[in-house]
Amino acid sequence: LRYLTAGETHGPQLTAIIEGLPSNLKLDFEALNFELARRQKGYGRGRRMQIEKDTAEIVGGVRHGLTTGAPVALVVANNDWTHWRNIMNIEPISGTDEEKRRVHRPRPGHADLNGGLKYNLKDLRNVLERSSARETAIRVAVGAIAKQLLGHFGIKIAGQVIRIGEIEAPPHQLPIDELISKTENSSVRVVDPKTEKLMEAYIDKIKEEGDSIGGIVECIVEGVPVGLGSHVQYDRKLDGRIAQAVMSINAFKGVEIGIGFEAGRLPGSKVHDEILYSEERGYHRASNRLGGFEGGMTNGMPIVVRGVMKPIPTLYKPLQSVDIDTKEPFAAQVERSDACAVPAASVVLEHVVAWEVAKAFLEKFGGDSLEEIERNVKSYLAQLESY
Ligand code: EPS
Repeated sequence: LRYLTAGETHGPQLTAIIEGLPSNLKLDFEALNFELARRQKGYGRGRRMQIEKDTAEIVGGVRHGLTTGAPVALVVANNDWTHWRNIMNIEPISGTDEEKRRVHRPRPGHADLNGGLKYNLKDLRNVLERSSARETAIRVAVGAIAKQLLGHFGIKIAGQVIRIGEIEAPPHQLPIDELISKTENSSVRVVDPKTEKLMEAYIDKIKEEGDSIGGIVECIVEGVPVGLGSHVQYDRKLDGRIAQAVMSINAFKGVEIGIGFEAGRLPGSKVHDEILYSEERGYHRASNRLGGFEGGMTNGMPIVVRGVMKPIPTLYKPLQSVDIDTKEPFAAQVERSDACAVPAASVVLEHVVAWEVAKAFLEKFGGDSLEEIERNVKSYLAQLESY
């Protein structure tokens, strides 16, 4: 299972091709678009989200609602493109730098300067258009299909916001369905209404100060069988692959599995999860501090992944930078930005994790049709039961 994406934030569309999906998977188009709408929400988003109303169009690999086994091609259109038709024209255009909206002032914290130097581009727009977090829209569309595949096998995925700046959500032990419905009704994707209000007020304050704020998001995957991923090779360790995927989300600076960095502070007796056995549940763990992984393999406990997102570097408050034409310093001023995109990042996290789990799932149970995968899963579960 693999995919690639293409497209710029102010170009006509974002595109993805997914290769390796089995045939006969029934796709729920409404559920797919619901995921895209979830990513657009969240307290602290900027004006761009009022322009876009993301929906995914499937332009290959699906017929009469079912996958055919051929590559699935997806398109998410950018409504904002109508304002950028000339600036983003594929054909050469004449006009001043201003008319072309040429960018020669790199924004600190963005890909602008590194990308300009690396690709030898004197118009930094050619970097920022692709490095924009707009690309997460198509990654969510891709992950939504992975989520539907996993859902068919009873695997559920939830996301929640753990922290926005100085405000932390209190811990809870809610069942996954309740977690999904409570966070869905929250403007900042937390379960506790008091925390929601505190976070909203905090984001307001940050916005007023012309600043931006990051946070921590968490994803939980329940119903995963034992043995996805493998201990035998570095690039088959599923926790490692999830970590890479999380770090590839725009603005993410760290990732933890289970208690994560806490494991460096606690003695072994307080870190490891004791093994239990019962007729009803088979082998399981007394706790889940290791977040569903031992030896790079799933252990049957829920997967728990956290990621930290830095504040968006596009600030109303000026940051110091250097003009690439004049080499003179200037203070970067900005017109439009999201003060906080942490709730949206929680939705993105769910989808990139879903993708990695689905990929490992197909590696383990791979078949060309959904029915073949079902047979493989069934026979493996019987093996586990009789072990
Ligand atoms: C982004 C900048 C903003 C965000 C954008 C990500 O866009 P614009 O430059 O058009 O104001 O709104 O996010 C999205 C468009 C999206 O769909 O999430 C950036 O620089 O990363």
